[in-house]
Amino acid sequence: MYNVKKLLSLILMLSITILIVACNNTTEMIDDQSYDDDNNLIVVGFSQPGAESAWRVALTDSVKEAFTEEKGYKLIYKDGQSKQDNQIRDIRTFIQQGVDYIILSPIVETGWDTVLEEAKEADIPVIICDRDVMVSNEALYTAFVGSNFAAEGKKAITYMENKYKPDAEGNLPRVNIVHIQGTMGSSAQIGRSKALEKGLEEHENWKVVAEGSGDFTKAKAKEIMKNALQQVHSSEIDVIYCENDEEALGAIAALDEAGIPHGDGTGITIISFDATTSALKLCMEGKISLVVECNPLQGNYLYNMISLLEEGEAAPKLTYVDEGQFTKDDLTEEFIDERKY
Ligand code: GZL
Repeated sequence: MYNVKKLLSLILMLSITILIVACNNTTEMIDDQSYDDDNNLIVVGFSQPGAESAWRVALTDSVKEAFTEEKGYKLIYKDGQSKQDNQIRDIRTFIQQGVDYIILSPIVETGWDTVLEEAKEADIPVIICDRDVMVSNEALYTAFVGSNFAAEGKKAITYMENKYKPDAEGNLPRVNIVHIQGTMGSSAQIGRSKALEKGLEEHENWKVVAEGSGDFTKAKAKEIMKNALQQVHSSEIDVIYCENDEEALGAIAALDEAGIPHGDGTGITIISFDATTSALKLCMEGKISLVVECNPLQGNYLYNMISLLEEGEAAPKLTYVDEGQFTKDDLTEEFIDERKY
């Protein structure tokens, strides 16, 4: 009797196992079938590092608006949850699914060679967008579409040089800077930080009095600013150099909580990057002095790039998106309301 019961339980466990395995395969088959249904659509895998900012969401929306089924595309969007490992996993998934193109917005510049080699072996063109990659062989990706972060940083430094000129007697003004960096190792952070580093080398009166990475988020930037105010009295701060708008919002939240005036007519000048609506409104109010644009509307640039490739044309290796800069005098409510992000 005991053996029969044991045999029955063994058969039951075995059948459950077979059922689970079958379900998994079915899941993958459903995925494959869904792509089979799309065999007349061009399938594009889009790997985003995360959704850390309004800017990042604007880039995602821009790409989704460009690659629609009406225009002959199926877009598969993956959010890397701010981890490079997740993005690498997502790219491998795209390769397994046999997408036609991969668009990658890399969270950091390095660590992509292996997975880009896998995409190349699978004969899947990869287009880098937004931030850049640092690879051993630039043939590992087809093209880059994104920002010139060095130029963005230069705009901010030029603004500071014009604002903090020597006086009539040649005396140099004090320029004490709180530097809130973006995601360390991202090309946005590297470009914007390098510009400030160059400014510090060229101006003996410029000094960083506090520094830390806000990881492009409001919450972390607020903590960096609160820590800075522990280290340095606000009367000793002249500039807060925020490497994106979310960080500027975080710094402002910390200043407001501490009751510290900032912006026009005070001793504290805030500089930011991105030019999202919230930052432009603060700039118009004089709270942020300069906003350097970082243009997330890259969907059409990418669409045109892939259209060229679809027609068998060579795509330009490097395309910088158009970007400007704003101070209070450039802004009106109508102008801000008309912007797409
Ligand atoms: C820059 C982009 C940056 C933005 C931030 O191209 O990668 O990442 O400046 C975003 O807002 O988080």
